[in-house]
Amino acid sequence: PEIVGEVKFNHVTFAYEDGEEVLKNVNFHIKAGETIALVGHTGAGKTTIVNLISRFYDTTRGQVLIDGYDLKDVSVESLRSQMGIMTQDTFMFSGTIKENIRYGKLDATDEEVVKAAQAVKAHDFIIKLEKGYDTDVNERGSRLSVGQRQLIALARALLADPRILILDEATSSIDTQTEKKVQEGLNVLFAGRTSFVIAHRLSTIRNADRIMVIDEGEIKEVGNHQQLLAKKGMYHKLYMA
Ligand code: DGT
Ligand code: MG
Repeated sequence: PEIVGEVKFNHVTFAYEDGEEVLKNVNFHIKAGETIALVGHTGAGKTTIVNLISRFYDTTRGQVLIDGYDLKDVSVESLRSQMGIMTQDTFMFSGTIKENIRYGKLDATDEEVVKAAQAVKAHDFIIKLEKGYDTDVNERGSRLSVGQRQLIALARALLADPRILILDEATSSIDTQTEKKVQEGLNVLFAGRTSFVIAHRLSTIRNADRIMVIDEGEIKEVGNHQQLLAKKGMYHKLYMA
């Protein structure tokens, strides 16, 4: 079925193999099109939550529902074809920049590739490279920065146009100028699709419709940046320390 992108966790509990429960009775309801930031300490359970949405794992107890359908009844292929998943490992493949972007939609024309790059503000730096879109991303000497690699990955994700986007944001620090560019690209990418971002950058978190603070497998706080700051709880401690 075509996915709209409403996501619901209904009393979700999860344990890897026979280990202890790493998610404990997680409940939330995300409307189609919302941008959700997941924040929390290392080991809190953020990646585990998105692993259940993408069906890399299935719940131990409780349900994950997409558009009201129990995810266990949706085929993994059908689900993944409408889902964009970006992790540190998937930021870059080998080949040229053009090939890297086109990977999002294999039959894309050159014009579509350039349009996607322009939309996420990657085009300007690409055309300044000696070989432009034909630059080999892994070639010594092409020296793409972390931020530039991320922009290329954003263009690829935009071209794929998924209904649900999952982004496990890189922790690596990038300079403020590039961060601004990446954030602008992310705003374009998130618009009109349900987006889950495991966010480390304050700029991403601030822009989210809702932030979920995860701790020891539970949702401890939910709200936008202003609301959570005003609460002076865990979020306040994490980001105002
Ligand atoms: P991060 O990425 O370091 O900020 O941490 P999170 O919040 O993404 O944590 P997550 O969901 O990867 O891990 C939650 C707990 O589950 C933590 O105690 C480690 C454990 N865990 C994660 N992946 C696996 C796995 O593949 N197998 C087993 N047995 N345990 C895992
Ligand atoms: Mg993680």
